Amino acid sequence: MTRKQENQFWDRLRGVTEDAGADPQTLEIFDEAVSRRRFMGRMGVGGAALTLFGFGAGTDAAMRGLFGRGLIPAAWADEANGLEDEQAKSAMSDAGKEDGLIVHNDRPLNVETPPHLLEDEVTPASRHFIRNNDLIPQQALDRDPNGWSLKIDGEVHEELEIGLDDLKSMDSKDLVLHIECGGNGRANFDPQPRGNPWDRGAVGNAKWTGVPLKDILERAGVKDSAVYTAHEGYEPILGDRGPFSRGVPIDKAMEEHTIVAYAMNGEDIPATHGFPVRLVVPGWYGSCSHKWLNKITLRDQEHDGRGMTGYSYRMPKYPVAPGERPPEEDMKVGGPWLIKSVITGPKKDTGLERGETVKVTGHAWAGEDEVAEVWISTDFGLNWEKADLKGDPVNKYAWVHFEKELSFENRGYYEIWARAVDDKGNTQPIVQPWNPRGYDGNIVHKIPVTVAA
Ligand SMILES: Nc1nc2c(c(=O)[nH]1)N[C@H]1C(S)=C(S)[C@@H](COP(=O)(O)O)O[C@H]1N2
Ligand SMILES: [Mo]
Repeated sequence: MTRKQENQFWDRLRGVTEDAGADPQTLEIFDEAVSRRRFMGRMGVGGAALTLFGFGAGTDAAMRGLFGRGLIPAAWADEANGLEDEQAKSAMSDAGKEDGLIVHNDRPLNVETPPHLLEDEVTPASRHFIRNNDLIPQQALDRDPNGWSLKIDGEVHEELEIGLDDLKSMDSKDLVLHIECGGNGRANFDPQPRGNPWDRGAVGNAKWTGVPLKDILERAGVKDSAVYTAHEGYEPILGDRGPFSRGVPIDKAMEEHTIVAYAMNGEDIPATHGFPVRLVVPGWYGSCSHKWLNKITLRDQEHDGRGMTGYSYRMPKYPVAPGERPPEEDMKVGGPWLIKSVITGPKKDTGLERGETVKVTGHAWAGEDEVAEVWISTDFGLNWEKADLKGDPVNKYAWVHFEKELSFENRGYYEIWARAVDDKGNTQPIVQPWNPRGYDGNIVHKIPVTVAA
């Protein structure tokens, strides 16, 4: 590991620690320990997790004290027997999570799917990424729906409270919808912004069953003054801060694919994905798809919950230089996703024979727009060939699947690149434009392969 990578590692760790709600004193101790470690020189993070801070034996206890609330960074957790947090462990088994997922952090639990495990057309719960800002409610882990209800208030004619049976008796829809974290792709930013270093796999395309939010809001009667939603859930908060709470403009809330979901792939929603009920707001940052949902307030102004103020899930109003932090008033709420694609096969670093046929497979999606084309390059973008799209998406906001057969005549190192184009002509960049927190990451996906002599 180079000095630069190591510095990035510490910056990321600090971001994750701060995101997990560490108090200022903990952060101060962290900063001191890191500067001391930087001063002591490099040891390489790989073999050094147990002596991370140069404290030697007993560091485990010291670290656990340091991260008072039990935050365990991934590099640490990996070396100290994998997932340690009991809640994270039970959440992973409750959702039937497969081996091979990438755990960034276990408290809060943040788990990414590597591209080759995104191969399914409809993502099973066992492979769907997890993004939690706080803890998972115990009631969800107990799969206990008793006492759950959804309240609707604010700019409505009549406040509503809907129980689970009532919700399930309303007309429902089955929709295949992608949910993608606003920070998916952050690992491809340089310099590396703070936060989870999602590479490609903070995205999933499950089948959700639920009631259009529109039908529920219309039951309450939407006042003309309603311009924005505010979402609340019932999870315990990490640290000393307000609840995580996003909202969306009223038009997006009333769009027919925005649903209040009570089933994922035909079964109860797993604890970590929002049991018993979550919002699914497809095509927008995943933060809008509120889990453990129990209240929606209609507001007469843009909502200002944690998760949409300051730099959090916000984008600069104009392009900024890499590393530049524009003033807060120059930031605006992020939301609709850009055009993207992922290559699910072959797996990176696959070895091929000369002349061997290899099938490139993957998916594309386009936020509010439609996927029009997917192009493949094997020579670093000099030439592009069209991939075959396997029909239209099953419904709007579902993935479009592509494939393309390739073979390589000559030996050597290649990268298979995929670049989707939407119906407005937007495409994916080759170089990742930068923003302070690493949102909207959508550079072309690049899979290295080698062809033997
Ligand atoms: N209540 C609540 N809802 C939440 C979150 C959260 O921390 N708390 N995280 C959001 C974010 S940032 C994302 S990307 C998606 C992730 O959904 P998943 O964990 O089911 O994949 O949930 C969203 N809903
Ligand atoms: Mo997210």
